[in-house]
Amino acid sequence: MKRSNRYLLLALGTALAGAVLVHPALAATFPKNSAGFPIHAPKPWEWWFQPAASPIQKSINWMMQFVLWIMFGVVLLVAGLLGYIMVRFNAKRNPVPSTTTHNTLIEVLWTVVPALLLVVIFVPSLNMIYQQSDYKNPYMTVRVTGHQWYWEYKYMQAKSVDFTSYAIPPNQLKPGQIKQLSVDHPLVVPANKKIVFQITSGDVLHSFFIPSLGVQRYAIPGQYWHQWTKIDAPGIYYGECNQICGMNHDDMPIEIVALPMAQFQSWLAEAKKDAAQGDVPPIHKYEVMAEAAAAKDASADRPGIALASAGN
Ligand SMILES: [Cu+2]
Repeated sequence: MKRSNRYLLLALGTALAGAVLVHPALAATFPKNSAGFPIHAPKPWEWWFQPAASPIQKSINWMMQFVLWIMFGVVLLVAGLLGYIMVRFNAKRNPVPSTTTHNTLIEVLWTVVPALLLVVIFVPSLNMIYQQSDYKNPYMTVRVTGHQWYWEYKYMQAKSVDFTSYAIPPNQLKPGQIKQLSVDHPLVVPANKKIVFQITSGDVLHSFFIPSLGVQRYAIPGQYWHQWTKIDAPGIYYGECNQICGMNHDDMPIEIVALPMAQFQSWLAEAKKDAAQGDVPPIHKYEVMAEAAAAKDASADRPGIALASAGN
């Protein structure tokens, strides 16, 4: 091999290894909110999926990389063959072209190998479809209704708890809140429990999309589409409507607060009381509760975060 070729290969290898090493999913650290919960928000210049926080998103991530490596092999083989043919069989080096029109062995190979590759991709794909549609026996069901331009969350096991969730206007953001992602009333759910979203729409097509949880379903008027998730750990998770739904489509982010079970239950009790009086649960009540608990722990130093300036 020529020396220049060796250097080229070395550079390519280093770039590839570097890309894998700085892979965001491998080095996932999250800023924490005042209650000490990690904030799973997107970051500027993020080029990979957000780190997975549910079994389905883990499967999606695995599947994506599995197919990516197969593609990598196919592209490498085809590019290599093309390069070889261009160099070895150009008009100068090969003035008398071959007149071969058939080669049974090669033809069988280039039919069978791609077919086998498709089978190798098909089997885990089918598995994933079954995994995603297994929404039996949830701990709880939340009816999610898309409206122009806000979300509505109704707790099917506590039907009085039914509130709307609007994006916070940019000029009213408080420290720690994220532009176009923070909302006035986040959806509050327990961590580590199977939750089914029953997704519908009150007007036009919307889509309920939370990338780190592997949740994405159309919200269609007159239909209920289901999707389940089980959030790995307490934290704040973000998504947005990702079906163009009109003028203020960008004003319907999704904020999900996953709480430890005990805290979720006390939140739900409060929310039921508020609902009985015709109120929605107070803004970020979960932080108030968690802050009270943290105040007892005087040694805890948990500064609030300012994601608006996030380069972190
Ligand atoms: Cu929408």
